[in-house]
Amino acid sequence: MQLAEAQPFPFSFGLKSTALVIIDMQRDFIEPGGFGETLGNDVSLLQAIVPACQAVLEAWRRAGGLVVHTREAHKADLSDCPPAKRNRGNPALRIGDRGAMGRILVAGEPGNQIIPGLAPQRGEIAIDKPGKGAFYATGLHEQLQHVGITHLLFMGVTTEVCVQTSMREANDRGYDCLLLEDCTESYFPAFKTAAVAMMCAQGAIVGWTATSAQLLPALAALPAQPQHC
Ligand code: C5J
Repeated sequence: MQLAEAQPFPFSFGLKSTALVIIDMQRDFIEPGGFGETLGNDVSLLQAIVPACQAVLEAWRRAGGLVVHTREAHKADLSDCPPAKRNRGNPALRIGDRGAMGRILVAGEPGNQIIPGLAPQRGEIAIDKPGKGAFYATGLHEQLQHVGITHLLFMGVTTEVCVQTSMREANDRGYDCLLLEDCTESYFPAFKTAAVAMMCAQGAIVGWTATSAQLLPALAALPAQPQHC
């Protein structure tokens, strides 16, 4: 497949060697009462991308592509949460504190679940990541290598934090990466604009960008594969 209109130049990829990586579409960031709101952010901005993410996920599943979901999540004893992360700033609640959706950013808590509309299905990879990047302390690189993945399509939140960090980590590990720009969002629109621009600047120094409208026709042309559920 080729996305001829991708920036800064056409992006070619094969379904079997590409994974769709969905970063941190968890209630903590998207619904009121979670980590995003405790930091003082307006979470409604992030809710706007959910329909576009659902359309891509549905088309990707239909084509039989590998899906990776991540959650920013810490162990209940916070042994994987450095004090430098927990104590920074002045949030209403800190990581591990109890909020409206359970303990903030702790694995297994209600707020830590991926939103129902994008919930992982059987056969998909779902990883808890203690850092901003999906490759730090997760074993994701080894899992992707094991199944021959060389290209990654990124969606999720937030653009300039966990999405950008993960895409940079992937780029350094040798993956060709593309960010679906209408399937990612920030609490700060200017940060999203800047992050999208800097990814594909300097001849795709981190990777490519494209829209879901450019990807979906390419996926629709593929034969549908049997679904797991
Ligand atoms: C943040 C994330 N923003 N998933 N996490 O702290 O981008």
